[in-house]
Amino acid sequence: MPLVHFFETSFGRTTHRRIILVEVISQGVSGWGEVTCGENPFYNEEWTDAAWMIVRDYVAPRILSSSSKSAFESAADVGACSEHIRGHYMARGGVEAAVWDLEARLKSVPLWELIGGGWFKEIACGVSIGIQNTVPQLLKTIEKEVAAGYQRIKIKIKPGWDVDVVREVRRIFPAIRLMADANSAYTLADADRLKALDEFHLMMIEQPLAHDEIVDHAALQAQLDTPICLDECIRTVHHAEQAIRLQACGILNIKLGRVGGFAEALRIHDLAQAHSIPVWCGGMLESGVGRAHNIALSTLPNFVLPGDVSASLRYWARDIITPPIEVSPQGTITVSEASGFGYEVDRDYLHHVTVREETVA
Ligand code: OSB
Ligand code: MG
Repeated sequence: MPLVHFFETSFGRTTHRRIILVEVISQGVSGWGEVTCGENPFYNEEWTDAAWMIVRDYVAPRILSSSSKSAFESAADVGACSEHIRGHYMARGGVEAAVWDLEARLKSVPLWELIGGGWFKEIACGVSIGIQNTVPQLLKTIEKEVAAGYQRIKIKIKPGWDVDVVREVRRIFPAIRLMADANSAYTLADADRLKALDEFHLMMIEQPLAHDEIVDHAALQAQLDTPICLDECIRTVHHAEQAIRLQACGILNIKLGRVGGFAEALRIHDLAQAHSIPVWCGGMLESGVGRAHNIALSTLPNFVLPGDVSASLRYWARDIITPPIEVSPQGTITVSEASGFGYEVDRDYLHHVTVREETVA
C-alpha cells in the first residue's frame, strides 16, 4: 500500500508498505492481526519476507497443533506456543494479536475489555513526523498537525538533522509538547550533542543509542535532564526490568509487535506502572488492523502520554478497515464499543491490495 507521504527515519525512507495480515478462523469467526515489521531489517532484525516464513513455518503450525490438543484456552496462552523461537517478536505478535481479536469476537466483547483496559474512552493522540527534505517543510507539517489537534509532536532526528532543527522548531512553536526520536542513530560519544537538546525542553528523547544497548542508555540518562524513552531496546518484560533497574530511561514506548503481542505488552505495562514509569503506544506505520489493536492497548491505565496512534488518512488514501480511524479536533480517538478490535476489515479493498496469500490448516 502506498503511503500518502513518505516516512523517513535515521535508518531510511519508506514510500510503500508491504504488510502481512494474519486471519485466524474458529467456529466461523475471524480474528485479525498485523505483523508490524518493516520492509527491510533496519528498524530491528525483522522484515516482511522473513516474517512470512516465520509465521508460516514456525508459529502457525505450532499453534494449530496445540489448539487441536486444547493446549490453550485463551489468547493469553498463545505466546507460549512460540516462545522457543529466538527473536521474531513481530511475526509472533501478529499471530498472537489475531487470536486476541478472535477471542474477543467469539465472546462478543470489545478487545479492550478482554485485555483489562477501558480506563480511557478517548485516547490521546500524537503524531510522528519523519525527516523532511527541508526545515520549512517540517515547520509546515508541524503547523498542520498542531492545527488538526494532535496533542504531541514527535520529530525524527539523526546526526546532521538534530540540534539546529529542534532549535528552529522551538523558535516557531515555543509551547507545543515536543519530542525527538533518533532510532539508534547516536553513540555515547555523541553525549554532548544530545545534552545540547536539554535547553529545548523536550518531553523525551526516544532511543538515541543502539537498538540493543541498555547499559549505555543508563550512562547517557545520567548526563541528561531530558528523560530518555526506550523503544527498540525493549522486546521483553525482562528488558524493561533491566532498563528500569539501571535507570536507563524515564519513559517507555510499548509497541505491540516489538514485544511479541498483548500478553508481554501487558506485563511491561504493569511493571512500568509499578515503578511509576509512564508509557505510551508506539506505531509502525500500521494499516487499520494494527492501528485498531494499538487503540485497544492504549486504554490501559498507565498509557498516560499521547501515543503515535493517529488517523488512517495520515497514512492511507483508503484504509483496509471500516470505518477509517478518525481523530477529533481535540486530538483524541473515541474507543469503539464494538466487539473485537472494534472495526471491520474491508474485504473488497483488502483483496484489491493483496499480492500474496497462504493458508496454514
Ligand atoms: O521508531 O517509532 C518509531 C515508524 C516506523 C518505524 C519506527 C518508528 C516509526 C514511527 C512512526 O515513529 C509511528 C507511526 O506513525 O506509526
Ligand atoms: Mg521510535
